[in-house]
Amino acid sequence: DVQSRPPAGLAFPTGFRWGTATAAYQIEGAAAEDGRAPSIWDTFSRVPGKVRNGDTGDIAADHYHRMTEDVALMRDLGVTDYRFSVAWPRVQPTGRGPALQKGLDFYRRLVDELRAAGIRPVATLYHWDLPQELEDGGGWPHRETAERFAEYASLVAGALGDRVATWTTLNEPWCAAFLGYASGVHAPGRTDPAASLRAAHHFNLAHGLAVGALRAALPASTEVSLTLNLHAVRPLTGSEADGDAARRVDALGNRVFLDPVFHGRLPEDLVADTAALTDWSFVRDGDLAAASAPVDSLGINYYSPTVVAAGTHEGPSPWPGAERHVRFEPAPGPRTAMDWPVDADGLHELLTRLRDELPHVPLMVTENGAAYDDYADPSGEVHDPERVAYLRQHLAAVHRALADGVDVRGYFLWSLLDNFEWAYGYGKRFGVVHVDFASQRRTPKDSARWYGEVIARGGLPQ
Ligand code: GBH
Repeated sequence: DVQSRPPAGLAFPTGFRWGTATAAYQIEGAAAEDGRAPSIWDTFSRVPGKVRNGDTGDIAADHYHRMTEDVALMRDLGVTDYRFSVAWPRVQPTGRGPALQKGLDFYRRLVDELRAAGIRPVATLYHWDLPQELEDGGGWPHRETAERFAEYASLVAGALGDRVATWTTLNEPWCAAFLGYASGVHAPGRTDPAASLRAAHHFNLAHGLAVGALRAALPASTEVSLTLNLHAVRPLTGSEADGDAARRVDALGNRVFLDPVFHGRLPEDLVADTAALTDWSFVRDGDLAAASAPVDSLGINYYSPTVVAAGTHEGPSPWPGAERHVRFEPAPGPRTAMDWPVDADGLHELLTRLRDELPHVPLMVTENGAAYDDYADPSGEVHDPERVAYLRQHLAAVHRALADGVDVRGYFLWSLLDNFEWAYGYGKRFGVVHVDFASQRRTPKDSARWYGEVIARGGLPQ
């Protein structure tokens, strides 16, 4: 707790990158404008029962038309960096062929506006919006999708390359592979555990091929990265059985990406644990070498820890092969509006683990934040005290990691704006800026003012 810290407060290193993050489908809207074709989320959100309240990203926060206003909000906040994603179906509507100039123009205007405001653009190439046509051809379980992704990466890099400080290939391939193809709670909504493992491999391959494409198109100084939602896994007890459950979840949640990308290998225990589902023969010679093309940093997204014990859980599960071995336990303590536990120690655990495992890889927290209901007082000010507390605790955990010698270069708050929260629709609000989705009026919340002060003083107050 920061209250017990020395009076000077917690200073962050000079040059620390203070950012906010968003994703294209969650904020842009303008789903059918300027030639954009449907992505798997346009399709999925129209399947009855998949997204709460039947919400879609058709309009979202209308960022496509309000981009300059949103950049001005960030300039007022004082962020040094902004992490956004490029919508593949806006730039290459069918996932193949030449780029659509109007789509590229939008992102070019965005990065120019950011740079004019003194904000570094951090671009993610894939935040879950696969062109529907590629899904119709087999989607991520199909190898060709990885090759298409690398082509798309080179189109975008060729157009924007020198204007963007950091390129991130994928956001959270765990969610895209296992929520998309195994549990089916995310687009495209398939429930095929074997296919989800193929998808995971093709994400690793797509990432590595895209790193090559980006390096070929970009100035040598450009940072190339990847964002994973790593799981801070904790066994419920010290028993051997609970330890084995934690090992399985670590393999399926973390090492399934970390090992191919950073070590050029598949985790042997993962291959053994999933033998009833697949023989992994879709991994071809050379794939792991391609997947492990060196990156300049690793982004991690962290929200809450994962507590596991030996047991069983019901499918369709995003943990293929673990259904008869692992039980998920609610972590103790307070919860956010998502019902996710609040536990900043999990972030410190992850950061120190990565320091030990990947000592030469600089880290960035590319997402952290919380959904809470906020309330407006009669003067119109929007208050969100729980979010301020959550952010304070998690920034203190990042500071603790820095003090422990972890090379953390930046922190990106999720999210700048209230937005389309995937399967939860507009019912869950992660923004530090409130969005009235009827009028599209933006109102910075208390948390925005608080974050602005943290940035201005370069750390947490005492
Ligand atoms: C991120 O995903 C996304 O990148 C972003 O688009 C999204 O809006 C944001 O976070 C908020 O959801 O059931 O308690 O064990 C987060 C992925 C994966 C985080 C599942 C929470 C389970 C928490 N999530 N995880 S719990």
